[in-house]
Amino acid sequence: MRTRLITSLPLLALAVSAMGALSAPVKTAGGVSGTITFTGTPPRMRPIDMSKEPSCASQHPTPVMTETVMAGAGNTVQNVVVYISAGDQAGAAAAQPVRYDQKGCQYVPHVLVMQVGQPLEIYNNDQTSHNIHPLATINPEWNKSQPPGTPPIKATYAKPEFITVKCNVHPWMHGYFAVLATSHYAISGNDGKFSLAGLAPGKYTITAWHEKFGTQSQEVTVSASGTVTANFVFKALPY
Ligand SMILES: [Cu+2]
Repeated sequence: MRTRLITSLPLLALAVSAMGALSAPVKTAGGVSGTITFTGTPPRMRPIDMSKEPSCASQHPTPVMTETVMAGAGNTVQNVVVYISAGDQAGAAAAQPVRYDQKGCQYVPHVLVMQVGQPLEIYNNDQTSHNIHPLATINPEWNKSQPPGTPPIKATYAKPEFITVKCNVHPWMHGYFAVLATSHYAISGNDGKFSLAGLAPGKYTITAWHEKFGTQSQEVTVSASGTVTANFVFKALPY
């Protein structure tokens, strides 16, 4: 175990630096970029027991871990939705559907971002039935069964909302829909980095949402070119 850890470290460093290069700010347009970190001790992620669903358990050679807080090196945190919450110009919703997969009795991605009115398509890739149940409180709440091999479930949400998603068959399945009024959003990678590009000059409120750490906002002023830095530091409470 120790040997594996040591030999995988250089690879990890390479992967992290490559991700950083990919998310480098675009020089020709205004934008906001930053890093999401936390202070304190994060909750420990736990292995999920899928033995009640052998068709899913057999897809995972090693136990799947819960994804509530996916911390990276240097207390960075993944799956933070960063978006413009005030100051954005109104625009039409993207026509391109967003895709949510049920695969190996997990939701992929764990957090799915979509715009208000954007088509959502939910796929069952498994050999078992799921019953997806997004626990909306602002938008209408529904749940739908989806046996193996059936077409995708199609839906849209009319109002902005962060919606917890669960499966009524498999209690460990857990995810989120982030329904946003803006087309300017990003989701942090494991290096905690995000980048919002192509912003017109002006003042904006940038909000960062995390399923466990909550929400933070800050004001930024974007110039005609160049990227403003906006870092967010969450506090992990004792669990
Ligand atoms: Cu399920």
